[in-house]
Amino acid sequence: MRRCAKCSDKGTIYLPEHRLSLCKTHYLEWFESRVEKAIKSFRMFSKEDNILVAVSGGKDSLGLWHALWKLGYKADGLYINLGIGEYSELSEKKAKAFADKIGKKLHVVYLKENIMDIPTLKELQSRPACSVCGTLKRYYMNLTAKKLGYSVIATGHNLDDECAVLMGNVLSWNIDYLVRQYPVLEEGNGFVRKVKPLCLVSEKQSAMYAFLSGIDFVEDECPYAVGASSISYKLIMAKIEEESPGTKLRFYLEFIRKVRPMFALKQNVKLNPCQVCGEPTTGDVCSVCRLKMRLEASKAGMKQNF
Ligand code: Q46
Ligand code: ZN
Ligand code: ZN
Repeated sequence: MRRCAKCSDKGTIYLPEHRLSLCKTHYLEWFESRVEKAIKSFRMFSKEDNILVAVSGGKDSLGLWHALWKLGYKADGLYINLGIGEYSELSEKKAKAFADKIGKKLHVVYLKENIMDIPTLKELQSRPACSVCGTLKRYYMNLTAKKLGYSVIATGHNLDDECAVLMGNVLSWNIDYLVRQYPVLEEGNGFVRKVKPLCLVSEKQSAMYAFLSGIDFVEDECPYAVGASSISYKLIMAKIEEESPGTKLRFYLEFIRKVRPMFALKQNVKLNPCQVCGEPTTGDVCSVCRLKMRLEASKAGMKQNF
């Protein structure tokens, strides 16, 4: 039986990539120190910042909010209700209950009130639910953070999420996306700073943290997540990681350190305020306002090609 490296109690959790065995108390401490390490080494924010954590009700985002709260950061939550039946209802309930438990504010934005729920949008368009959902979530996160005066948006993307995206972008050599793959997206041009403080912890570690912290999170995945290519990339990475612990961390950090700086020279996107809503866009009217216009037009009975 392995013993905790910190207190020599019986170790309950073994982290092969760090060759570290820890008891429950020291695991929770270790996890929070990994989050703090990401915050400090990528200069994400300080104790003075007002942080808005984008929460979905799942283990990663609620775990992140919990860790930031424990570490003494000023962090409130934002839940975007996508209108996906029972899944959205349950996740909103869990996010609210968690906010009450830690005594923090949770802001809620309903897509249905602002534009349209995801299932209806999916019906109306030929695009996959996730692509329109991603655009809308980014849009309302930014808009809400600005409106409410938050200087940073923190999301619960973990190392596995980042590796899956990196793998997808490498497989198609998508340079424009590779350039933007970094745990901090600086503020400016109408964007609030966006950060990923869980980028140094794996999905398993994040699940373990949420579980051991007694967080009541939604275990079910969003019904539209089924079949996403990121899931198969995660499975492939998990297989490699099992055979060679530490590969995921190396793949991600070495990309950040060695490869991304070479692409970063190419970064030159010009942004303007959207002529309708004022949010940043590369064209004259942002994609969300264009979507709203198309929806209005189709409501008015005009035949539109979504
Ligand atoms: S919530 Fe939205 Fe995800 Fe559901 S519809 Fe797809 S993008 S899977 S993180
Ligand atoms: Zn211990
Ligand atoms: Zn707009």
